[in-house]
Amino acid sequence: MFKEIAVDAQHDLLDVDHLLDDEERAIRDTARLFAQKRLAPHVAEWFESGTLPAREIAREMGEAGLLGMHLEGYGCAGVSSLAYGLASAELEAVDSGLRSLFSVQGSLAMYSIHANGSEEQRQQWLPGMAAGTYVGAFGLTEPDHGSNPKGMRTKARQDGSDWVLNGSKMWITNGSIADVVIIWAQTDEGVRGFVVPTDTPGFSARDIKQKMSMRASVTSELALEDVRLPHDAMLPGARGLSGPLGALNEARFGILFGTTGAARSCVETAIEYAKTRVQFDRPIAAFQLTQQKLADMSLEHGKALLLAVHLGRLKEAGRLTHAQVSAGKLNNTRVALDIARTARTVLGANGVSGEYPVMRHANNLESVLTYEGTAEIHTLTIGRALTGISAFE
Ligand code: TGC
Ligand code: FAD
Repeated sequence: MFKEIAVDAQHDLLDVDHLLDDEERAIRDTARLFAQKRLAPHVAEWFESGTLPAREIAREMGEAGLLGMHLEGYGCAGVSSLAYGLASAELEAVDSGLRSLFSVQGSLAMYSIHANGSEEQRQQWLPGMAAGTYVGAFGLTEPDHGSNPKGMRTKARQDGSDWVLNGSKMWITNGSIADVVIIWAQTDEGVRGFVVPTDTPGFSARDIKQKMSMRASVTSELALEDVRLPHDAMLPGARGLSGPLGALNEARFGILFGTTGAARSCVETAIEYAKTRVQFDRPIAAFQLTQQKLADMSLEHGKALLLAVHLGRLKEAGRLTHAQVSAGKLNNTRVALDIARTARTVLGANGVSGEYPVMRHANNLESVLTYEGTAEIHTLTIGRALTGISAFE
């Protein structure tokens, strides 16, 4: 039997809840109910088997109003950035892979079409993506270009009025189950984005196996061989790297909230376990060394959540900078990973068991530390903002 947290439990040492308004709490609670009732009971099995009924879950996320929830119109809920962040945390409290499904759909694929697509592209794709009947993916990373997408080799060339795409993409979440992928490619006028239906001849996807992390998530390698698209497949509003990086900014914002969910799940699990596990005739929670771990984890989780709420308020005020998003993603992912590792020690040998969520969170958070910009890239982005000197050039 898998040990899951009660739906109404939420660890909140610093009473960050007090900083939220009623609507934000209501959206968070709806997302929590969905995550805990629909996803939590199955996630350990999905992780262990390395399979996820992703299309079914996408449809249910759509019905719950979660997909593209921070976007306006086209069937999207249009909630605040902060409410979107809180929902992200609830999904990641279950598993980072499930939050990835939600992030890639809403903040990478849908956002790209919403922000940079033509009206026809928006009408064609967004309502179905919001409903979860269409699944989206985002193809930026390539086998030889991860942190430095500027060097990407995937090419789009014009042939009459058509575009013809050739290249490959690597580590693409939702890749093999997607109906549509936003593919970023070099053109004569720099990097441009293309809306690629996955049934286009020449497009193929193969899942990446042997993942030790994000096992409850589909991750694929994409091949594009003479993929022919009509001229209006290009996203008209995205020119250069600011197109994909703008979408990444949205998704990174979701992650800086999401990781607080994984951290919370680990803190709650460690506290519950420490109160009931008896050694030397006392619950291990009675030992000062255990209490220190619980206090440190709880405090770090609270500080990460405060940072997330603060950045959410800055975003709503239109003041949030890229460097601040980097600071939040860097800090909160690092904190969540530290918490997961400490929580694992509190659980002793049970800490490595899939019956408890902590090792699963720790393994997932290793991916979160790397994707959407590695810890090093975000450190250097902050360094660039502080000094005015780019370490990338
Ligand atoms: P740089 O010269 O700095 O910028 C090029 C253009 O982009 C603009 N820009 C940004 N826009 C929005 N948000 C940001 N954070 C931005 N950073 C830069 C910039 O203003 C400029 O615009 P313009 O109009 O002047 O052209 O570019 P650079 O080549 O020096 O690169 C900077 C660097 C290294 C920070 C960037 O390449 C980077 O972030 N690399 C990391 C790549 C990355 O994060 N890949 C993620 C792939 S997707 C993914 O991992 C999904 S995981 C699944 C899930 O989400 O759950
Ligand atoms: P590299 O760029 O090769 O980096 C290797 C190491 O070198 C890292 O530690 C890095 O920080 C360091 N490094 C690189 N450059 C510098 C520098 N200038 N200074 C200091 N250190 C540096 N991508 C997508 O496009 N779409 C997706 O949906 C997607 N989903 C993913 C899902 C999972 C589970 C994973 C693991 C990855 C996913 N990615 C996706 C890819 C992810 O964005 C990349 O892995 C990430 O950007 C890093 O690229 P890389 O793995 O090639 O590492």
